[in-house]
Amino acid sequence: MPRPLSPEEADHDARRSRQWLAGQARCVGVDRGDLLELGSAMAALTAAAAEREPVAVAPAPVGVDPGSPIAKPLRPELLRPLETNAEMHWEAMAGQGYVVPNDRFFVRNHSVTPRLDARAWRLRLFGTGLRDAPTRDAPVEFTLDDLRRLPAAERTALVECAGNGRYFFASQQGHPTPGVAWGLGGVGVARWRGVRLGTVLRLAGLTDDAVDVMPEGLDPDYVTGGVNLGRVRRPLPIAKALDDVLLAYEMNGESLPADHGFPVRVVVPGWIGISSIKWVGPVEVSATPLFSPWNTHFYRMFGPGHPGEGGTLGVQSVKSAFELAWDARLPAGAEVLLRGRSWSGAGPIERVEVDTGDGWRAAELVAADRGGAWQRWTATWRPPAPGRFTLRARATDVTGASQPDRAAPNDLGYLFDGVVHHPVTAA
Ligand SMILES: Nc1nc2c(c(=O)[nH]1)N[C@H]1C(S)=C(S)[C@@H](COP(=O)(O)O)O[C@H]1N2
Ligand SMILES: [Mo]
Repeated sequence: MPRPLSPEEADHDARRSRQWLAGQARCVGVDRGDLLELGSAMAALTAAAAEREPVAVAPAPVGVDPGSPIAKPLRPELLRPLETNAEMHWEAMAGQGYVVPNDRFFVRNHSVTPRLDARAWRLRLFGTGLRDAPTRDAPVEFTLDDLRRLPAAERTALVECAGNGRYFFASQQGHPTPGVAWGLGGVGVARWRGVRLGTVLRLAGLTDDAVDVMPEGLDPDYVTGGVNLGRVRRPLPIAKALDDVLLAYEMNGESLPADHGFPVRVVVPGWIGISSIKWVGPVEVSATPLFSPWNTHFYRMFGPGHPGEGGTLGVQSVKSAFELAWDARLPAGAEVLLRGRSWSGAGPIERVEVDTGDGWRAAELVAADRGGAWQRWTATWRPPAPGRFTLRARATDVTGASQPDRAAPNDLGYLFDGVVHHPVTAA
């Protein structure tokens, strides 16, 4: 299923940042002074290159290790804990199908996974972009059963954290940045089922004046650098909200797991992971532009070569991963079938090359995946002798975007796209 090649995210972001700087918009719950203060705190942390983020405290979810911010078991062969998050081990995808099974799908939590009661849960729409401008305290409500009664829509979509690959800025380029040190496992593809956000917006009384839609999570407030930034939230332009965005209640044929947003999450195909708000509750629909720290302060490109207020962070970059353990052991002298996957936010993957030590050559693409959210590929290799080797893979998408040897740095370590050096040992 080809995705539209649209610069919509970058456009929206650029327009909103101009309006934000011009003071033409509200940043609900946080004022600009707080964010500027947070800015200096963040700059200090960047210099230290080691961020320790205070975690908002929430009551321990029922039946879950109270010390764990994640509800599902973190089986060590599937997932690696990273602060309040967990990244997928790529070897856990070896021999798997197109989608990532729920037990190994990465988790990105700003605080902790909340345990919500589906019967008490409501989707609450409010704001000046709806008929009669319902307020936050008297919103238009939908129960989970209401949503399930609406026409269902299904979509296979990739969700990736904008910080995926951040670790390699430090390990390969000697330029550490604050933030979660993701390897390549902050990405996954799942089959999401739910109702189109557009269907619900129209039922709630969407008007022609609406410009932005901002879903808000029901997890605890995000507190960082001594500032409470409130609930995790990020605005979407109305055009995207009406296009292919889902309110998902199922993931790979199961009801949405707690860690992935039970009972309902937003899925925004093609956009960075933060747009896909989990545990969605309130949804503001506004006739004026909306802002949050997640589109003014975080998820922007800062540093040399970027504007002072931060450059636009558009679609995800091109990446490739081998379905192999880090430092995997392979049989010396025997032919092995290397497997991997490549993906890009700008469009489907067109070409993949691998280098096992003697130059770049074409990998074989899995035909069934052409045009999809990610592309599986294979390449054969006979490790010539016992010893250490470096495997590399690089992909090119339909727009011609490819993976450079070195990713362009930015202060918060987003959008790593460099070729990753994957070490293996032949024995
Ligand atoms: N409410 C809420 N939604 C959220 C987040 C969060 O912490 N709280 N994290 C976001 C980020 S940064 C990412 S990358 C994706 C990750 O989705 P996953 O945990 O299902 O893999 O969820 C997004 N939605
Ligand atoms: Mo993310």
